Amino acid sequence: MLNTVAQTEAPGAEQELTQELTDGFHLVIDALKLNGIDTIYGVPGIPITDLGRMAQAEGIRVLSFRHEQNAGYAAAIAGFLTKKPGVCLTVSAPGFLNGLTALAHATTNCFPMILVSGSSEREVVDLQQGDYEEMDQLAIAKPLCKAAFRVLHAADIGIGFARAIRAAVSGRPGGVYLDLPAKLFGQVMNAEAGRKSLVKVIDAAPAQIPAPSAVNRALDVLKSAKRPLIILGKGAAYAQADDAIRAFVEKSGAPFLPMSMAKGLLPDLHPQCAGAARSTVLKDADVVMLVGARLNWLLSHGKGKTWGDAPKKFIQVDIEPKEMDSNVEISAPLVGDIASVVTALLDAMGGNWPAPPADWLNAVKTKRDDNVAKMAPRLMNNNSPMDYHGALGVLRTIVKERPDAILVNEGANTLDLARGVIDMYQPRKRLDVGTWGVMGIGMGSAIAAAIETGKPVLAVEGDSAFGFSGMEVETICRYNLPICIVIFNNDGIYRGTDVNAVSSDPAPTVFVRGARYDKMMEAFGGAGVNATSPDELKRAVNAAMDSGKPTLINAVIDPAAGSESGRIGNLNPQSVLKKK
Ligand SMILES: Cc1ncc(C[n+]2csc(CCOP(=O)(O)OP(=O)(O)O)c2C)c(N)n1
Ligand SMILES: [Mg+2]
Repeated sequence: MLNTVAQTEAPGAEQELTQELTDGFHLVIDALKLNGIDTIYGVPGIPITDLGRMAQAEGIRVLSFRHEQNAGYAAAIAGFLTKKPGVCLTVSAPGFLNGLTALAHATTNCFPMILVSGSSEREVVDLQQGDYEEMDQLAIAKPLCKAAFRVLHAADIGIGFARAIRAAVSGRPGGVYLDLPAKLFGQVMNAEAGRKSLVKVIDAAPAQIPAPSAVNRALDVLKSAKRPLIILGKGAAYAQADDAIRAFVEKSGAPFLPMSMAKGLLPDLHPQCAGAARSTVLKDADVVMLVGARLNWLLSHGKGKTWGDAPKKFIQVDIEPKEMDSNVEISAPLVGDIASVVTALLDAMGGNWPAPPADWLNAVKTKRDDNVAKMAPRLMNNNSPMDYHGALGVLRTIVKERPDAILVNEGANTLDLARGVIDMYQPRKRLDVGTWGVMGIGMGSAIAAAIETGKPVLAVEGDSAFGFSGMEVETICRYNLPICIVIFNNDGIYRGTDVNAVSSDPAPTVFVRGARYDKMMEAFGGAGVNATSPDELKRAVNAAMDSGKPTLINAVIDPAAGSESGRIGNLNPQSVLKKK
């Protein structure tokens, strides 16, 4: 928006000049719009309240949350889903700090995100004179993100956003911090000069083509395999090179294992999917090709018991050269963006790529079929109170019937068991706790998924996990989003059965028995259902998904059903003294 004011030139000048003006508020909005950023997730307050109002008035979608951390998680997952930086807007110090966990999470998970925070007066902050919400935010953000910038002059807003956008999405994506001091917003400048100062970022994430020699080296290693395995990570899902990846995996003939958020890139029921034979393929493969997956703790660092004794060779596709050899030697590093690398691999494979040895494919298939058959009867039980398998069996069928719905998932048992049981059929439909296993991504992810894709969302939440972002049910009702939340309510963290032997305080892992989370949703006008059996759960979820109405289903799970830390109990340190 432009204003016209009469401005008197130098003292004594007779002539009044009329010029169009713009200011910091409008330049921020114009910079976002120019770069196709049409949604902001945040919490209002000094100094960014008017920025939110003005952005909304200019056609940007402004989603106002109850806590910045949830807005930040929404922005992070919006980045993953769209390949554009998700923007989170916060106030200074406490709002900034609340958003910072999500910024660090985005960086760790390689999701493009920009945390834009208002900040207090530099002159006062730097002299530590006790300004309103005083904090040196730039210095604090720096170690937690990929890049951090501060803009002091309205004329630099265009450059500031261009740098932030480029840093967030180019190379390995990540979180970026952009500090906008309060004074900046009101700064006025000539509108035409302001327009010219804006930057439209051209080719924000340039293709990074792999060296042909690296492509051939990788194919030589893959061809030499007797027991090849391809592991698809969430980097492969992020790349949106779905057809090329599928063509490559199918041409290779190798079994593939999807990491959690890569599930559905190829359907979990694809004949080459080795998801149900995970321990066998990790142990027995002789050549492992990682595509957008890192050899971090989630893959046991590529060594040790999980990976068996037989020698292995690794091929790794990643955009970040420093990822290579992070944990074990990489025989064939393939540095480049996944779309370019996979396309180059397909070209170089030619028309008659040999199938992997049949005994390997049969061994994987037998193991997979055995495990699926073992699991099947457990998923069909109709116990009340429910156990995890009975409840998940129902959700598994619902997702099969509604493959374009987005599944959000967090918890411990609720996460680990849902990941194994619920098959995914399409890319980027499973959103979860990511690399850190962070509780609290639930409602932010569900909201962003609904907003960015327009698809229905099913959020499967442990009762503890849900609590981290539960107040956002109001946000869900306020924007009337098609989100169905199912809370696996087992009265606590991992289980609801712990007892405190020495006082009347509850044990640290247990919650109020028989809590009714469904009432929370009703408080804000959404639908609440209490489901005590798989049949009830099925009816309630189907009704919610059909209606598109915000719904929360309190699924009553046997408090004794879970195990400590779900599938990763082995990571708990043990006290020898405890057992004395
Ligand atoms: C931010 C954060 N705080 C704490 C934890 C530790 N933690 C891991 S799982 C979990 C909750 C598990 O309980 P619930 O969500 O109810 O799932 P359940 O195992 O009971 O199904 C917690 C608190 C974490 N991962 N992230
Ligand atoms: Mg629980």
